[in-house]
Amino acid sequence: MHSNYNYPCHPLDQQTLPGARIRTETRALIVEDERALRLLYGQIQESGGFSVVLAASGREALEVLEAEEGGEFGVIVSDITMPDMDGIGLLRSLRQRGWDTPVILVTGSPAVESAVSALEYGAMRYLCKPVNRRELIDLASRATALQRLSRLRQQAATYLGAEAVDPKSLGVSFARGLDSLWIAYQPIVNPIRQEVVAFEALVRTQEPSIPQPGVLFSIAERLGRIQEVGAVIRSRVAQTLTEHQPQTDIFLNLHSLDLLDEGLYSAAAPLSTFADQIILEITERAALEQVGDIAGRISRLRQLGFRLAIDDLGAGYSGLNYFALLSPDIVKLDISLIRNIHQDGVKAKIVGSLCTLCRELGIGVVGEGIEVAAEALTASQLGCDLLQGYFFARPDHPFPQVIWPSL
Ligand code: G
Ligand code: MN
Repeated sequence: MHSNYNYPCHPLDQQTLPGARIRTETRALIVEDERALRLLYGQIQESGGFSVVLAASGREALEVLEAEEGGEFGVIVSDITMPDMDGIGLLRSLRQRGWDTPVILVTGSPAVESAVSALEYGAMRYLCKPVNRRELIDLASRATALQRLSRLRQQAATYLGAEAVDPKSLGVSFARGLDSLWIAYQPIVNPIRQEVVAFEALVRTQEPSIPQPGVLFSIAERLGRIQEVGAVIRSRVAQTLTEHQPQTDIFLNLHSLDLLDEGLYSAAAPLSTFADQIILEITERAALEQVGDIAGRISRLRQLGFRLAIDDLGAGYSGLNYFALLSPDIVKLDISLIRNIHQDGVKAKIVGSLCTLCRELGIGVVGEGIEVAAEALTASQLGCDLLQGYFFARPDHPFPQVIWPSL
């Protein structure tokens, strides 16, 4: 019986995107311990237009894949019952490594248990022997087309600057990101006294699939693991403060979900020891309404000795109640308000008024994202007490120095 599927090996992958490396050949990995069957499946080579690699056990298949770091196979067809790593074991090992190649499992003795495991680890299909050759070819072609589609989607997303991580390997990217996480520090300066008064701690990772910290946070959000990231960042900062004992303040960004983490409020937490040196930044972009009892939480943080800053002021939509709720010690003006401030009269007026208002309220003002001397000069003249940006120093390993420019 022929299946209804008719997915020819489409030349999808000839539509290459800039920078993309795509093979045009379609490869199938056949994993089967019985020689006769291996040869039968091998026939998809001729009639299905595949280039076939054979393996006699799950272990052997894994060796082939490992040698190629996951390999570029369009499909894996694997027997379930085999000595030396069965089909389910192979499937599990693939997924644990973050490899998402479509897998068709074949079995002579179907059982609920193996069918459930197949589902759990995302097998594409569970076939019973004897296998219809035509059906296998159709399925394998369909798997391959889907695999290419998924790769192209990824390449398109990467090209467009969107998230570069395949959803199926989010967990792997996240784990690697967390493992290779490090904290960069960027000076915050008093430009008039030419003093570094603080550093902002900024998270970085060495994981190639996480090119910017924003990607780490969006993966963590999807995996429900934001608070884990926050806890790691805080303990790293505490470790650096213990080792280097800087005499400056430290600005630290909080995610709004960090406010729900009880660990943040514990006097025994590593960072709490340094509370009076730390200014917690809460971005104006965050929707604090989702966080219950925000006033109570802010007061607990103050009791521990932390100060608070509103970050990215000017970039969000928050109203005055944000000020009332947080009663910040410091506000940080968003980069968009600073950019070209020396050439933009409206921005200059807004920033000037903000600085005057903040001064009356006893709130310090940091101008963020200063890139050129003219921005530094204008922001300072308008009343920004403190400045931060590439013009003074880029974020780097603890602790970057400022070579003082003349304004
Ligand atoms: O949202 P928040 O203000 O915490 O973001 C700080 C980010 O801005 C960091 O990732 C930092 O690397 C970046 N940054 C710091 N200084 C400058 C600058 O002068 N120009 C630009 N474009 N980015 C900056
Ligand atoms: Mn910040």
